[in-house]
Amino acid sequence: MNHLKKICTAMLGLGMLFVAATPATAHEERARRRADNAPLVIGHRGGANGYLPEHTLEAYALGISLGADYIEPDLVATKDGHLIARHEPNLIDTTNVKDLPQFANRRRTVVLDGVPTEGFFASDFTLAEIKQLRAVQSFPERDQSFNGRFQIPTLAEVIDLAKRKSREEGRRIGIYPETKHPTYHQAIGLPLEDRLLAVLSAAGWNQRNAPVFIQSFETANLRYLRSKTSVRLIQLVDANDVKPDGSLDFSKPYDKPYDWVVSNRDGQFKDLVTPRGLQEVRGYADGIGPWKPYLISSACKSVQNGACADVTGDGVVDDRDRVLLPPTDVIANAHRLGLLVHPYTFRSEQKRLTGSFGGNPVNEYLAFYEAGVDGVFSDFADTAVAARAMFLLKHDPDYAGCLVNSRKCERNND
Ligand SMILES: [Ca+2]
Ligand SMILES: [Ca+2]
Repeated sequence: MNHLKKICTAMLGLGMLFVAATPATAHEERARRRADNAPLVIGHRGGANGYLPEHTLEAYALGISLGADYIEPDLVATKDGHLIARHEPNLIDTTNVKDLPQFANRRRTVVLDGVPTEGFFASDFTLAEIKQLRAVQSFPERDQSFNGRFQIPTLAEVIDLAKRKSREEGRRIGIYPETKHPTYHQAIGLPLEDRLLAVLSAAGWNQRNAPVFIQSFETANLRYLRSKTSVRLIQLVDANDVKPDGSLDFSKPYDKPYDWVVSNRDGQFKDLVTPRGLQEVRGYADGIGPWKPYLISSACKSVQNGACADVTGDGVVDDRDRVLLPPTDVIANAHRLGLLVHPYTFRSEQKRLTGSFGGNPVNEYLAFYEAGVDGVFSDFADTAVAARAMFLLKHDPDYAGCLVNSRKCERNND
């Protein structure tokens, strides 16, 4: 795991001893600058949640040590108004809350963005109570052996970790917080936005050049944030599913931003990535975070009864039974307007890799890097980083020299 990074770090140590004797050549300097402009590796739910339970300091720290440039805390609010890192307000799938008798009476059903949802909700717990919970791996096919060991961190704790690791690693590590269900949090009297800005301000990270991106699937709260902060903002763009022909399905509730539902605005998520939609997004955000198939989709190799056929013959229908389609024009259209493009989510499991990638997740990263994305949300930061090094080696002969001659060849997010 992550041999390249270890080798680079070892070389960096050696290189520093001889730095006066072997100054960087112009080629190496140029290669290092290109590396700084290479696609960002954003540690999705920490960047190591392929290995450890998501949104824990341990998963963030591992994601950083695997090479993530940014770590992603998804944010929900506690009863006493603290922002904690969880993928959903409902804690049932990502913590051991259902096993703790002291909280048995907190189980209830909440209507979340129009969908009745049963479980245990962060807004019914104080931070002190949240600290009694322990995280669990939410993907059943991933390693469950770390369940029940790690605490739920606050946003402030995640920022402290990013700063400390930046010093230790000698590179600037950023955070990429997502405001989860902003309309819901407003409705329950715990709006996220000003709380988030207050924590960023306290950390000295509430300005344009801070290593911070704020993301949201809703639009109204991003507009509000734009009026209050110069921190970079990213509009997430979702959909429900990919149809057999590669076009996107917009079944509810993944049809549109929930603030559009509340304000009775017509349209679907896909309207945000048309040339006109991108113009609108440019009015309040710095980029888009689209689901991957908006950029490069896939179609069934063979269709049977309106769905993909099991062409691999393994008894299941999954992404291995699909073939990659050519890139859409979304990246080019976004770049024409100066918008960044950070697609999600890159995962290494075989069943999640389109047949065209031959079972190697590196090939998926390479396809998206080649298509021109500015960053990727990855559950396996080590693979994203290794693929990025291969991408640079392929396109930049000087990058090999940078790797071999002990220069720092990683991104530095200044
Ligand atoms: Ca997220
Ligand atoms: Ca199959």
